[in-house]
Amino acid sequence: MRTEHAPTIHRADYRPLAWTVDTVELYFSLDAEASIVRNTMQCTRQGDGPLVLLHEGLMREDLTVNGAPPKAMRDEDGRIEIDLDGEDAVEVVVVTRVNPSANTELSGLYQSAGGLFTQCEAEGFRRITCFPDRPDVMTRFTVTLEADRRDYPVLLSNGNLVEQGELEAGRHYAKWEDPFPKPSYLFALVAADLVVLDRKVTTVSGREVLLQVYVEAGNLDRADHAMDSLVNALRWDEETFGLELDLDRYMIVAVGDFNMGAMENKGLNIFNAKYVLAKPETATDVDYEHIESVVAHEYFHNWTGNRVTCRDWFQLTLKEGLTVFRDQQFSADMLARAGGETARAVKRIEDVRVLRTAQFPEDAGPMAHPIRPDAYQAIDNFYTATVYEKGAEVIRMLHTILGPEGFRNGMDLYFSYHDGQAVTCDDFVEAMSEANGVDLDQFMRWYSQRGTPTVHADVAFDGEAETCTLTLTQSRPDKDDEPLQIPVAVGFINAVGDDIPLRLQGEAEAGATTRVLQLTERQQQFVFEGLRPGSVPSLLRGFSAPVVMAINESDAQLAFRMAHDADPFNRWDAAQRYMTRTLLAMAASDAPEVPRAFIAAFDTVLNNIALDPAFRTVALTLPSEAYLLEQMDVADPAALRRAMIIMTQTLGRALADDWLGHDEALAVPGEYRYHPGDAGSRALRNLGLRYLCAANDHQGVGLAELRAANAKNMSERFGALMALVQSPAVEAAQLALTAFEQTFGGDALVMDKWFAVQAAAWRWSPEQPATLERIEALTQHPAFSLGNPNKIYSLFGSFFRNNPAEFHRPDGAGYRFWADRIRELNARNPQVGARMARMLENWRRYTPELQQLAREQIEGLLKEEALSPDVREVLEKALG
Ligand code: 0A1
Ligand code: ZN
Repeated sequence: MRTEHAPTIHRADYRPLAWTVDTVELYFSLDAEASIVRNTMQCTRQGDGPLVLLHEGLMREDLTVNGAPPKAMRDEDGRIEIDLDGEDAVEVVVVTRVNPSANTELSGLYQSAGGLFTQCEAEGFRRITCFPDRPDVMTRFTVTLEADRRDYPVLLSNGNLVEQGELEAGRHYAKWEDPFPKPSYLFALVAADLVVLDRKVTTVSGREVLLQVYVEAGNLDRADHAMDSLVNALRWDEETFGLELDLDRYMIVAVGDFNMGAMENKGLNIFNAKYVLAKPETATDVDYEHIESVVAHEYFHNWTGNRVTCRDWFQLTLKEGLTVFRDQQFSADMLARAGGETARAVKRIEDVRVLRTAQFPEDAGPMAHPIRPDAYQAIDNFYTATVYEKGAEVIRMLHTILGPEGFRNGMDLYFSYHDGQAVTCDDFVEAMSEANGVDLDQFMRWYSQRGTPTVHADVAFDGEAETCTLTLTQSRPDKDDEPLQIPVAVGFINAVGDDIPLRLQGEAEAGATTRVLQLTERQQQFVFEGLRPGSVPSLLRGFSAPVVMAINESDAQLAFRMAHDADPFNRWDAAQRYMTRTLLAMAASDAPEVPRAFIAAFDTVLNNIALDPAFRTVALTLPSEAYLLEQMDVADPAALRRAMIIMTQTLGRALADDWLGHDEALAVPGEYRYHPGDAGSRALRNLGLRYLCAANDHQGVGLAELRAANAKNMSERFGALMALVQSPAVEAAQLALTAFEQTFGGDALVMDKWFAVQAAAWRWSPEQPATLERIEALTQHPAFSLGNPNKIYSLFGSFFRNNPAEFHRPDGAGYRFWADRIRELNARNPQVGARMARMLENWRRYTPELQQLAREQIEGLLKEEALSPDVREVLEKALG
């Protein structure tokens, strides 16, 4: 493990390398303990300076230049520099030995369930061989894999299979050639015992291509949805962006141990099994949805990331923000195709909920950074909600400003200029600007600002003139004097709840009911004509920019918009605002109670059967505690939890008959199918069970018990289990958990859910065991393993993130538990360790007592000698 203090790397220091690698031939003699890698590189000079090769934790057996040991070579801190004065082209051969079975970091070449897999983004290739392991070095790869046939019958790498055959002593080989030059982070290999689902499709230009999904034996019945998603993604990219699959063969491989979600290696995507495997008995509707979007995300990277890649890692959002935007649009289109426009709106709401829960706190904390950071210590720490999700919002604003056609023209120009290149975010925005003849210089500020901007809105009516002046004022948490370009979508609603056609001052007649205003100055006024006092503004419709919209609204106005706003996003947002306000007031009160008017507003939405069940579900789901804590002046998890418990119990009790009625009415008949309509009904029933069980309603608990035991699909079964575990019905919950464990004990992915639901459990009464004690016991469970990232995320991540009241315990036991886990993970898997370390980064937001306890643990950890750069960076920034 790297234990040295990592230097800070600055974006401004980027320099092209003096040497590049035109072709590389890799020969792998694979073995779980001792794999030998022979790497032959044809290098050419493109500037002054030495040839640079990067490496990490490698046993080097040989290194030659043109067949001889290099004459002048330095090797320090994982960087080899070879002076080659007078040479313009050389052949470099490096032979290394690696031990995949000892690779607990899961970066480079590692073992999982007896198979061998690679993960090279961002800097894993240097853990396999010495190489200028940077994304701006584009190379043509030829790869030969040699391994024992019995243990590793399947041998895969990027591109096309050009040769395969038998060797002596039970070994065999396969040779792969990737016709496209690529950066080393997109290299991949797989050697494992797998089965495959094949499908052939014809691309838009009439080429037949082979699509494959590789899984472990016994899982073939769970691969269809991933395959269908892949075909849909391929078609969508052809239709929407005119982008065609460029390879003859495209492979997806599922692996049980993986640090992240999935990886877009050229032609050989490697996936966390969680985002591939699904059948109705084991996967929920949400799992199906995630699989569809992750499969699409990796597929879309083939153009946005692989064909055009990043010049350096500071440009990460160039590929990630754009690709997240593309996968969001794809999923929205798929959902709308099956479930209509409401399904599209619900998807938008879910995406914004993720942004507010994960990205807003990040942007307000010690790790806050622009979507294009200026500096980092460990690049692995910058695969963040800001780079991905806020990055996608920035792309979405471009799409809003330029319109779908303008955006498409910009994409076409981007590819025509930069196909096959490693480029920057400026190159992308310049293509958008040039294709549309629009100046986007001010827009570029989004790439360098950090913190969530606020837009204050003030609305003034002039009754006589029938005008309304909307004053928008923006403020940035960083540089307040540099205003951003912020598209603000605006509507107004009349007294009976209808949208009003809008006429801006100077326009001859009223037009659309939603107008996108461009806020480019610190303060701007927009005058609407023909608007009567009392018209209700609906601002930032569709969440047209990643900002906080601040406006004074009464409870009555929020309830009105909850019932009438024609923009589904804002209708949901009105409910969120009303819930947030109510919960925060309850948390601050000595005798918290849910106001009657609030229950009435909630009731109106619940019983409006004209509204889609999926929409009612999101509208009636309380904001996450992480988001609510962020809204408190001093984050007090215990006070918030008390308010959450009273709120859920009250809504369960007061509306019990309604919930039960909807439960009956919305039962989905027939076989399970993944369909937004069915999923919406199931989701509303599950939400009903949550409220009913929270209130310990007899009938509700009975229904949940029945469903947890007998439901035919996991969506209903798990929804019921969650409702029981998240309730005061302690015994019923325990029985259901035990039964669930007996049925699914051997299924790793289903057990992840079983761990997660327990880690997130609230404490409803003193009789219930403290969640932390439960988690400690679960670490000893045979299905738990510290080496499997999914288990870490399910048990620990879910506890730290989703259970603030139990994690931030006043006795500090949660923090001690956290610190011990960071110690273990730091040694075993620093990437995952750093992600867990981040769960306490906002410690300064909490009460003084909690701050003191958190500080002790963070300082204690920083005294550890062997801290990885990943974990150290997070802790040092947290302490600030
Ligand atoms: N590029 C992948 C995510 C990814 C990033 C880093 C990894 O290892 C450190 C693995 C995967 C994506 O966006 O899907
Ligand atoms: Zn990605």
